[in-house]
Amino acid sequence: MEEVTGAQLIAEALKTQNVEFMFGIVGVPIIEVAMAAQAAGIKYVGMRNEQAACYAASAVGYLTGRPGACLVVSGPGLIHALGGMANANMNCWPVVVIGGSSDQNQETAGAFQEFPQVEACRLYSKFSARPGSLEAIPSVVEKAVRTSMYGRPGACYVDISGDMVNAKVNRSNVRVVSCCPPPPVSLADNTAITEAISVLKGAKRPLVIIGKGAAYGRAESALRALVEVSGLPFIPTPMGKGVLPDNHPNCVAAARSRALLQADVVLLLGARLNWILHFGLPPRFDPHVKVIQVDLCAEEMGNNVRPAVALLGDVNAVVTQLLESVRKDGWKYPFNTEWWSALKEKIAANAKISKALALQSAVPMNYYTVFHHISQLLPGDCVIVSEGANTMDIGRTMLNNSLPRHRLDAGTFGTMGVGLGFAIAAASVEKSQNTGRRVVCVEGDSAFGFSGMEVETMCRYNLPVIIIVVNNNGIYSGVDPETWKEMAKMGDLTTIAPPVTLLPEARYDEVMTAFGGRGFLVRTVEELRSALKLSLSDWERPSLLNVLIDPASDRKQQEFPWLTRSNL
Ligand SMILES: Cc1ncc(C[n+]2csc(CCOP(=O)(O)OP(=O)(O)O)c2C)c(N)n1
Ligand SMILES: *[C@@H]1O[C@H](CO)[C@@H](O)[C@H](O)[C@H]1NC(C)=O
Ligand SMILES: *[C@@H]1O[C@H](CO)[C@@H](O)[C@H](O)[C@H]1NC(C)=O
Ligand SMILES: [Mg+2]
Repeated sequence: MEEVTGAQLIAEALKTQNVEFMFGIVGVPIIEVAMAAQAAGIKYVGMRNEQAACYAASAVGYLTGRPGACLVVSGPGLIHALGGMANANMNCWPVVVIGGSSDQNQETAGAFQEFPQVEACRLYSKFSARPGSLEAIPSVVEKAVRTSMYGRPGACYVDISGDMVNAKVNRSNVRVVSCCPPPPVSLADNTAITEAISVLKGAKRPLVIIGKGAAYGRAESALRALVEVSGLPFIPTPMGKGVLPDNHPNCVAAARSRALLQADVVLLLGARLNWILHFGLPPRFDPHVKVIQVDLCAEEMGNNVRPAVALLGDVNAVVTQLLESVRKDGWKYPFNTEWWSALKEKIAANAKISKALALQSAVPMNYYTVFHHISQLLPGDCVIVSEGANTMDIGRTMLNNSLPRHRLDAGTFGTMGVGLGFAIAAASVEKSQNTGRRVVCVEGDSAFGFSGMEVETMCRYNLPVIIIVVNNNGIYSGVDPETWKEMAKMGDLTTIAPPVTLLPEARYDEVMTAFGGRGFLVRTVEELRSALKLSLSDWERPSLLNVLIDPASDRKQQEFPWLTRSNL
């Protein structure tokens, strides 16, 4: 009779569920789980902080539609992963976290790293459980993987007590649980589709909003056909970028505020009316806007705005239904409307302002100049990871995406620190699928700091990620080295230094060279271009461009602040 350990059962169950990657940090009691995972054919990526490991595992879930696994030790290891679970849940990305916990016979006794882990994870996940026996492991792992993907995707947690890791059972006593299929596809009600078409046909100023749900749902082909057949203008949400290319003629992202404010009908595809879309309410939207809401989660319908039509179902399937109806109907929104003219006019005016800023070549550079030159050199098919405040917001408008699921950023939760984990995940997936696509990680200097040590992980696995730190010496803005020196002379910096400041001209590039990657200190346009070209030509190791910009550089004047607050 063949005996198997708990560690083997977990690893084999994950493998059976087609989990390709595991990110984690080992220690008591889960070293054996990581080794068993490798033996089972799972790729194990050792990270430097569980938060980044969990970010990476969830990004694999978003990119592939199948969750990555995150393996953590008991107590503090699991606590670090909670940030990643919360972020995944907010983004609706599938991830499965496996946490070791203390031995069952020491529970409540003050065991090493004892913590109520199953309970703790409940607020951060869709499903949190500990298998009641070794025999139950395959079915609990299957349930965790299935729950992470079915319905609205999210985080799931499986707890394994230390004593279960090395305990053994006879394999013949363990029920075989097969791989769970991709989620079943649901269609919207046909009468609702007819209603939606009639609302669209009545629109004077229609707008399609493409969310990351449409990206996750792989709606790109049907959606392109729908937009082209119907002639509708669209804007993407930040991670909806690339579902249709940013340079598609129907993309009106450069007139986003105008489009949101004046649209009379919005076709909302896999996007929520949360803070990113200003709740769908005035002052950013017309109070009478009719929303055709497409979502796979019934509970989402009517959040903040009661939809004129609710289309419940798989976004790709529903877009296909809409496409068929539009085709049958023969309707097309005309191009020679006042709405299209107004949008085009606004796009041209905004482009002029950005271009003027981009063409400045003074040293230190501003954000727009930096992004202008980066955008000219980046390959069109690269994965762009980005985080920061100004860095992320300005970068989003200046760096185009042409492919779906090729932009990863701070997301719904606005989490700083996700960038390097996401980049490691994207580079691992690209390497495994041999796509020849580059991963570029555009980071604010503050954002970079949260998970900065993951450059060692990139160097260790030879992942050719290009990190560009847009360094303004601080959070939103900073001070120049001279001012900093003056301030230091004036007294205790903890009472004087503005809370936004970070060390001026910090050498983030040397963090990369410390581990054998390429590092560049960049001050001018010429240095930026040459460093980026060199980095792009090197497929053997990661690079970091430390781009020193004007610490006072800012966003161009906005019509509305980025964050809608209540008027108290
Ligand atoms: C985990 C977390 N902590 C803190 C914040 C608050 N916060 C928002 S943006 C940001 C950093 C912005 O600075 P940087 O990354 O340097 O970008 P910049 O605006 O300077 O270009 C911080 C700390 C956050 N969003 N997430
Ligand atoms: C496995 O089965 C064999 C034979 O029935 C038995 O001797 C052994 O104790 C079992 N092992 C476990 C771990 O249950
Ligand atoms: C990005 O797309 C916009 C909108 O179509 C276009 O005007 C701009 O030239 C594109 N930028 C690059 C670098 O391709
Ligand atoms: Mg900064």
